[in-house]
Amino acid sequence: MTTEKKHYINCPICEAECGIEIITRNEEILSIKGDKQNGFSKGFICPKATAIKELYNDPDRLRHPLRRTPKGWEKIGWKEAFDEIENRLQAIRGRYGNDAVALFLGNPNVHYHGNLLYIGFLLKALKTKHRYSSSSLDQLPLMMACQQMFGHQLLFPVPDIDRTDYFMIIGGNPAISGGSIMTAPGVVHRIKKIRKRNGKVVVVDPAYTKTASLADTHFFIRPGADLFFVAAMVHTLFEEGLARPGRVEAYSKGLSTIKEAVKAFTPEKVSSVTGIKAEDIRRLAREFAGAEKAVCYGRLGTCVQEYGTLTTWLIIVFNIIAGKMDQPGGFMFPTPAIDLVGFTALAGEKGWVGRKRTRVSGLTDFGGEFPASALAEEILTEGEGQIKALISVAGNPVLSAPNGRLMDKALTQIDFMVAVDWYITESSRHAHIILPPTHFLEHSNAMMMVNLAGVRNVAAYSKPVLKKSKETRHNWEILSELTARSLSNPLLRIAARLDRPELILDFLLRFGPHGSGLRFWRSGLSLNKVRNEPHGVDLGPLVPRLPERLFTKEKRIDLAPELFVKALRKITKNVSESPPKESSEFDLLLIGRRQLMSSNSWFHNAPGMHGKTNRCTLMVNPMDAEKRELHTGDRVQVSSAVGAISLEAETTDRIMPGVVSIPHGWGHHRSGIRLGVASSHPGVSINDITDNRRIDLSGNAAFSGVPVRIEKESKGE
Ligand SMILES: Nc1nc2c(c(=O)[nH]1)N[C@H]1C(S)=C(S)[C@@H](COP(=O)(O)OP(=O)(O)OC[C@H]3O[C@@H](n4cnc5c(=O)[nH]c(N)nc54)[C@H](O)[C@@H]3O)O[C@H]1N2
Ligand SMILES: Nc1nc2c(c(=O)[nH]1)N[C@H]1C(S)=C(S)[C@@H](COP(=O)(O)OP(=O)(O)OC[C@H]3O[C@@H](n4cnc5c(=O)[nH]c(N)nc54)[C@H](O)[C@@H]3O)O[C@H]1N2
Ligand code: SF4
Ligand SMILES: [Mo]
Repeated sequence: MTTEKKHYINCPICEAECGIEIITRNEEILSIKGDKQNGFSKGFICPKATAIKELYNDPDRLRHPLRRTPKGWEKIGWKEAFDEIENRLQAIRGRYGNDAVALFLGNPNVHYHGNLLYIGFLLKALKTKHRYSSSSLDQLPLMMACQQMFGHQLLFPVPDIDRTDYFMIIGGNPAISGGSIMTAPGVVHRIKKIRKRNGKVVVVDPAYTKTASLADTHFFIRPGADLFFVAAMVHTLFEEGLARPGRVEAYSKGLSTIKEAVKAFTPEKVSSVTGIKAEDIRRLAREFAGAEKAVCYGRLGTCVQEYGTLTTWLIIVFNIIAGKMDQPGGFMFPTPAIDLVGFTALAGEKGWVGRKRTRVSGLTDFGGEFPASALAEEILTEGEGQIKALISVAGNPVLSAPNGRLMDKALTQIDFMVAVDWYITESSRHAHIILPPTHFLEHSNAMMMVNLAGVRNVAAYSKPVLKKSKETRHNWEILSELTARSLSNPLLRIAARLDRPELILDFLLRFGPHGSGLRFWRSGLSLNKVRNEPHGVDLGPLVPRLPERLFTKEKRIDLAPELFVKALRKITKNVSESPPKESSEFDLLLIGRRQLMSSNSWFHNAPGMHGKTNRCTLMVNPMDAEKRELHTGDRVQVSSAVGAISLEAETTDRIMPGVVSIPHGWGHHRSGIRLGVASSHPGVSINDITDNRRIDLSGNAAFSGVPVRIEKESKGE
């Protein structure tokens, strides 16, 4: 008999984690829709959700381990794969030490509870100082700012967009990205509602984005100049007597230091470097301070630039000083069902700055991780301490890290590489062994990391939608086996194999802020309780959490961490009214852009995600195009200090004059990958010309504002 089954899960592709309804019959997916009964996402989904079926059925998706041989990829069993990994890693660790093995963790790790719960064990077992992740390609500046100001690297303030009347977005495009460090499914509707209730939305971005089109006002800003812009707004608050932190002042310190530190940043002085008029900067600061409920939020664009950490810090300061912190409608802290902030604090993992340095460039770690920008050189540079082996879990650093060609070269030369991935990608093609996990429809899913950034407190858990076949393994089963194989103590090996993420989840839910604890008979969250609510458990709107939520020693917010103030002082010298000089060699600034139908590098193998037009284009303003006699469709060569790529131009006034943009995650032309659909829409990788030497104070990659030059290619070139 064939029966149709309805399943409800939270889509784990991006941070919105929308509720979706999947109908199956005999392990076949019939339909994927938005779950209208989900109180948080209310039926909203984006087109990527419907591509889940294509990815599930994708013939290129790996279902068994592979070994690379001179004759090509060979299918092997799990035991054989793990035996070989154990032998090779043991030999390398024995000969060169534990630090010869590096670990790279990619973005999808944060979307799966199994990975989040088990990766820590592998890190401990490997005992290597060489830990890298996509955090240093993304939100590391925010983590550093939160650690320095609030005492915990994961204590993120989140815009309370459902109640705000004034939303200023700097360097974020939630209408396309779904929202980041702001879990707000259906964010477009949420933004529209701000304007419907007579609120105001302001977007500051070198591109006129989809989000900008929803806003009341959009300002172009010169890439990388946000620090000057935000500092000038803070300056204005002080100058005009608008600095009124309110309740939060009682548990803050450093107000007078901040006032002093931003003194030189007058709106008049920063106007030329930012491209925003002084009167507009003053007006924005006044409007912001004057709105009863307002929040200023910076995202990827304010992180992936040379002053990422300082900008992120001053954005938080701006909110605090204007009295918008920890207030409904302002910048607030969630009370997550699974409190990773609290639990990691108990384990002493609140984050720290610079306990060790990389061998080649002397870059410091943050919270035990080195910048991903340093990984390639640590592999390539010979000598004591060289990385000889790499385990990459759910990452594609050849396309995602700056100077991807250098990363490509490094992975070609590495002695041994293991990739935990579904696909033979630009990165995993270099692995000696690929271990493919089950698809997320085949395992349970719990909302976990994204709860730290929810605009509402919610909890959700779902059982697997489809049965996995016996010979496949879940992410966490792979991680626990890798952990066991890295340990020498036989008892610890047995313990490592106890892969019961549900037990840990139940514990975390019970002993979290909404949990039932051991009172099995009382109300409060437990795994069972959450499991029985297929559309998610609503735990209410965000509530004020300060000062209790602070993790600093004195339970005070440090508005002026010494590290940041010192770094800002150095920049103060560069504040001048004269316009910035572009170099004569590289006269444009390159930025990136996200696209609705992509998810970093890993959605291009779904046929439904490709339209008729090429999406991997260089956006260039008509003024800059005209100077070079460029037209849409012409091929251009884009060169930076690192290299050159060639792609199609798209002239548009949606990009600021002097700026060009290329989406990331493309470049599927490399030989040896097995991504049939993606290879026929290859595009080029922006990261072939971004520079691994451009990093910010935290070690984060500065993808934005790379100086480039463009030249029209003659036909036939
Ligand atoms: N120039 C430029 N570069 C950027 C960015 C930018 O804006 N501009 N953005 C940066 C940002 S924000 C990020 S987060 C990084 C992302 O950097 P990465 O994490 O390195 O890249 P992804 O493309 O997300 O790669 C994810 C990989 O995980 C695999 N995968 C998917 N699901 C699973 C699973 O369940 N298990 C396992 N084991 N693997 C899985 C996919 O097949 C894919 O190969 O890129 C960064 N790079
Ligand atoms: N569809 C889709 N959704 C995604 C992803 C995806 O690849 N595709 N990736 C996911 C990931 S890993 C992340 S981290 C999030 C990111 O989420 P967002 O931060 O919302 O996404 P981006 O579109 O990268 O937004 C960055 C914006 O900053 C602007 N920008 C660039 N440089 C500067 C600058 O110097 N100053 C200012 N003010 N702005 C600048 C860009 O023009 C862009 O509009 O999206 C997630 N969601
Ligand atoms: S917005 Fe993100 S979470 Fe929602 S359906 Fe699209 S990919 Fe999934
Ligand atoms: Mo990201």
